[in-house]
Amino acid sequence: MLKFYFNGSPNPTKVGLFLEEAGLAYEPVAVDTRKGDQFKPEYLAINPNAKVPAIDDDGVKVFDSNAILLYLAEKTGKFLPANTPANRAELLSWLMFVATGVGPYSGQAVHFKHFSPEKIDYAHNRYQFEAQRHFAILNEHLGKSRYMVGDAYSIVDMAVWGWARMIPFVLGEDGFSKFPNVKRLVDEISARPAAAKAIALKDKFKFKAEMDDEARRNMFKHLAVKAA
Ligand SMILES: N[C@@H](CCC(=O)N[C@@H](CS)C(=O)NCC(=O)O)C(=O)O
Repeated sequence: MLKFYFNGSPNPTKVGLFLEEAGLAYEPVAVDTRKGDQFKPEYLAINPNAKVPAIDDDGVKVFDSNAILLYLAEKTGKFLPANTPANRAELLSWLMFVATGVGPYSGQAVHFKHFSPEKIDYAHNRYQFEAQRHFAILNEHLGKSRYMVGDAYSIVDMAVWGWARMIPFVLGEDGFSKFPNVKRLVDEISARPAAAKAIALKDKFKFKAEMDDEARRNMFKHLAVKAA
């Protein structure tokens, strides 16, 4: 059976959404990144990047959330727009935009807003600016299109939902106010039963809640290294 390596953070949750939407049978495997599970040799054999999510689909190992979405969509034929060159181009463009822009900039925005041991105004401002710039591009696009690729709910919407539902944490409580079209998509997806199941999955396991020295040692390895 497909094994889904996850925790409750944005990138795994979008994969959980796909698994629930597609009705695929899967075994969830908790990876407690605050305790350092991601560095266990057996997990590194599945994801050498030591991050979640990853899947092991009867021996086929896939890591990186957007790669997993594309793999599962292509394998099942589900949640892909009609197979035309134009749709394929849009799907890949937006999926990579989320993978290389929305996700990393939101992640760094969260780091410098909530977790950096020093408050560095320059870094905070840069990542808030870039996260907002990316959400503004999504917002503009979703002002013209019901879903990310035309009229079909697809893996790109799932990829967007993963981080966009966290906008109040990434940008602040009023973060959605500038992005009403993104909020429309988030609200629509969050109301789906599959989304509720994907979000609730973490509650079936006991993950370390404290962001203490152990968690910082495991998640912010740079604290102990002079890299430059
Ligand atoms: N590009 C990767 C990023 C994965 C990633 O950064 N995952 C975070 C959770 S959202 C993680 O594993 N954090 C734990 C850590 O950094 O140690 C993806 O999209 O899957």
